[in-house]
Amino acid sequence: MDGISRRQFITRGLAGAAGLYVSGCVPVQWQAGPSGQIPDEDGYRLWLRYAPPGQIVKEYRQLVRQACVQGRSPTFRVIRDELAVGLFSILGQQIPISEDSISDRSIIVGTPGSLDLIRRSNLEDELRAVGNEGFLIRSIRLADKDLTVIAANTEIGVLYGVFHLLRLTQTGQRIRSLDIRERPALQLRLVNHWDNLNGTIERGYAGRSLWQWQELPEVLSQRYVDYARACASIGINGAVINNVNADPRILTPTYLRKVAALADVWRPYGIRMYLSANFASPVRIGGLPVADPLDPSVKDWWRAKADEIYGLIPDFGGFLVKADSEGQPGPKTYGRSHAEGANLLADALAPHNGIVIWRAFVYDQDVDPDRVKRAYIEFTTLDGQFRPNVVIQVKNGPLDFQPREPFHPLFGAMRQTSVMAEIQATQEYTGQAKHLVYLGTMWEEFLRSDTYAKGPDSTVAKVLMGQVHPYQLTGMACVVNPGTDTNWCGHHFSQANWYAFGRLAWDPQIPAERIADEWVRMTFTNEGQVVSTIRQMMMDSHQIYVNYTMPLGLHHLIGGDHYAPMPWNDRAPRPDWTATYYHQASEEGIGFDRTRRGSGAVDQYFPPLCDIFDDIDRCPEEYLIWFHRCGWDHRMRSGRTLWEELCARYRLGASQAAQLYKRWQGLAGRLDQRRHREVAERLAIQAADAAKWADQILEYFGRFSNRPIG
Ligand code: GCW
Repeated sequence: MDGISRRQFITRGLAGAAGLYVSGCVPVQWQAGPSGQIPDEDGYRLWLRYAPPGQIVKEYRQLVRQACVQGRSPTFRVIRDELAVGLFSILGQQIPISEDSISDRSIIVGTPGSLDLIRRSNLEDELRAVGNEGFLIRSIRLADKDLTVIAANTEIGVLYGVFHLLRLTQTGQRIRSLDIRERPALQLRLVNHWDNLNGTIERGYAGRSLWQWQELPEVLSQRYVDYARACASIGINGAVINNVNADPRILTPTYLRKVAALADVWRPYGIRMYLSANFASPVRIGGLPVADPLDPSVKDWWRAKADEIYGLIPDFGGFLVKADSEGQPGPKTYGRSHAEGANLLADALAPHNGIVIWRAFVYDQDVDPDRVKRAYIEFTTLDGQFRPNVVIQVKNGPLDFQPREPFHPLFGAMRQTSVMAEIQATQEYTGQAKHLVYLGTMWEEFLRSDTYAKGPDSTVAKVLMGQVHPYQLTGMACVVNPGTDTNWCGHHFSQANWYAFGRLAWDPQIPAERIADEWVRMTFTNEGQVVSTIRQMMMDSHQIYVNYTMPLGLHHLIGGDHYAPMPWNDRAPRPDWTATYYHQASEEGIGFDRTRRGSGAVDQYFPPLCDIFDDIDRCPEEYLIWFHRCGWDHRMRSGRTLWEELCARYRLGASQAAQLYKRWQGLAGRLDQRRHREVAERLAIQAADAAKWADQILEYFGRFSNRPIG
């Protein structure tokens, strides 16, 4: 870590354009060395390497001779830095950035307020349509000059536009006659860090927490800037920096000062600060006897705390709360509802325009015997009781980030309360930082799922965008994976999940394949055949993982650290933390009966989905054992019995994992050696572990099925 003092930081980090200093994208030598070897990379630059994309660079050089960025605010300084470094690196030549002169073949960057030309260029009507964070990129001819205009209503919109143009050039796309209009589909595009104050990360697989609490607020690591650049480059506009299992000390003055220093670094990048709040904070750090949401002294405490926070961080986003879940305190202690708990905080934040993000990840046993039903029951009964500045954050599936789950039935079910989605890039249950599992496809499947909340085509994406029910707040959050590892995410390919989240939060309808394509081009190479090989590996990877771990709707076949197979796991502090609770394998068959004859979870979905899921003949086979308890000889669509199908899927998954390794080996020499080797090492682990998954699961279930293992 490059620790520098606050003063140095301000001179080096923010105003470093003159010296082209933006750590992580200091221009590098892209050409192969004399031996023809591609220079090694360590992955630190993520998708912001700004490598020349090939022949098309010649065309770029013709089109881009200069850039004009007016405005001296911190965000404009960031814009200037990023453009200078990005263009220099991609084009291989210095591009002068002026503040006033507009010459032929310039990139013109600004807002109507910052640049006269933008005021005069008749873009104002169109600008109105892109809102506060959107932008236009337009190739125009004006006064005999060919110009590329990046215009937005706000500086942050301009920054997003600049990153967009840099993405186009990094991925080798034409920029000759651009007519782009973008605006984010969701308001809240937030990363959630499950980072603890002692530097560890819950479910983190890439080193320790990025936040150096012991050095803050005096010392500001350059890594905070590079983190913000990465987030802003994909449109992320907020970060919850501490674990939802929240240490109450984060709200003490000492920590708030540290948090404020981080918020100052991120402000120019449009990243707002949010904190996870412990519901018992008034007791734990405030010295009050209770944290009862209806108690006047508790209300006063939160109000004063909000005032204190906003005194330090004027654009503070709000609180994320995990309450009454997995031992976390909450309003239930005082016989109050989730709505009463959330509203307490919402009222304290409202005068400052802050919001409360209240998690729906609750599963109290007294609500229902089937864990996956509980959140729906608790929250639908409270619909309409939450303040407008509360949004409920719901995991993509009703259990817990399993390799494959049906979408959570709360999507579409809350009519009067804003709902946002929570997805997880950290791969807690999907191979952690050891397996190559691109989650873009899984999230695409989730976002395209039809809830039928208001008839067909009420997809989850539309619910999130507020198009099914008119939500005050829209958004998506992702439990993200960066830590202090040099390459941020442990596995080079885990970076793709952070990237894919940002792109999907910007536009939940971008195809996962396009996102993978962009990412490969920016992260590895623009060489066509290599791109298509890697992209296809990514596109296949999630289904491969499902095949060798939990196919056909199996779930939670793990224990311990959620990595290895543990289908025999039948002892845990609570039954719904075991594996046997879910698979219920016996000599008769396997699966959790969630039909109307069983737990009835199917009826939490709108028709016709509830009927489809309920009907063993119509239920999609990928969810079969999720919803149905099936005999081992149940006939599958393939003509095989369920047992034969399970054997086939596990074997297929294991061989596909071995193939992933081989496919990657075929790229030797066409990527830098270092990253190629590091990925290969992990693919070897993945192949070995996939074989173990298949063997151990089939051996274990074979004890019940009493049929030969195929
Ligand atoms: O999946 C579980 C994780 C916990 C996590 C919890 C949650 C932060 O195993 O580590 O706690 O979900 O989402 O609250």
